[in-house]
Amino acid sequence: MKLTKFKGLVLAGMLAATSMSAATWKYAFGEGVSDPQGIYATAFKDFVEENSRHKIELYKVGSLGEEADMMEQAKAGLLHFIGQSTGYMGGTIPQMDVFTVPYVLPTDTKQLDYFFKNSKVVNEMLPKIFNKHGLELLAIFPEGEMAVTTMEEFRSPADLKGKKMRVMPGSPILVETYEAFGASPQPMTWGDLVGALKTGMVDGQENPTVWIEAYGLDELTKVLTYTGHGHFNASVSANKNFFDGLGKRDKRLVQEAAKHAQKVILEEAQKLDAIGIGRIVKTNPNYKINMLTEEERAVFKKAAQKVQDSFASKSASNKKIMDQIKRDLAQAEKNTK
Ligand code: 6CS
Repeated sequence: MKLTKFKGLVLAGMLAATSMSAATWKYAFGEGVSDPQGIYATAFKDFVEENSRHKIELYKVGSLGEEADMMEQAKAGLLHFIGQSTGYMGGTIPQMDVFTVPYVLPTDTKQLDYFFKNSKVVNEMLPKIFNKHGLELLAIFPEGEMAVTTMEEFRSPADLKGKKMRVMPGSPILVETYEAFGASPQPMTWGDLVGALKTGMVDGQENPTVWIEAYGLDELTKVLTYTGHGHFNASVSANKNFFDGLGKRDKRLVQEAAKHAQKVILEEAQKLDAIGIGRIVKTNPNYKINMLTEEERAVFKKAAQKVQDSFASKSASNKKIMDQIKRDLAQAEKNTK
């Protein structure tokens, strides 16, 4: 046998052994263990640990710094996996802001389920964009319809005039959205929000009901309003160098674990809104819950058009993503009737 061929075989054997030997992978996410991102992360971890000798260490929100720190760590390869709300990502990966543009995503969970499973944007376009940022996209999933909680009722952008509304930091589109809705957007991290609501630094915020209930945001505000303008989503990705360096078997393990966890969370997502609002009604019966009418929503939708146009005008890539997401969503609507 020629020496080079022998060396090649030894190297291949070493790589296979590396990929088969037990490793410990670090996975940080932007929520608690019992929240949607924690449910996904736990399902992912269980799958990996049941089907290999690898271990996954989970780091919940706050344990490794703020969301921006986690993203830096994931890009630098200090973290192997990161789960993050899409609303935090627009500053780093501008195309991810497509999920925060108002009145693009439907409120119907069946349509969303179909969309996340079959969307070309999610499954073909964004993975390539993530690669350019040193990340391997594994999943995007919904956590519930955005509900707006405020100190006072509102029915129109005029009612929101001057109201300081907290938005997740890092997303230009979230700022533009609340400006278009007449308010004064205040980007701040989750860690600062509760204090800001308590001290009156902000007059309101938006989040899915499951989160509002879990963290008592209904106790800190007076009204919850369904405007129908958005859906809260989260993403999961791996550090690309780490992923690319995995052996074939481990790559498949990671992809299968992601598929399994996505199935778990999509089933859960169908129930999350009902769970969230059900608990709020039960534990806080005097809390006011408003659903804007179609006429009232029409005014917000009109204001939102400017934000949609702004997103699409930021780059040719944004425009392609916006055009395709509309096609993906039309398909989802047609196929879930
Ligand atoms: O409002 C936020 O910042 C947080 N909301 C949710 C639903 N998940 C994590 C995120 O940090």
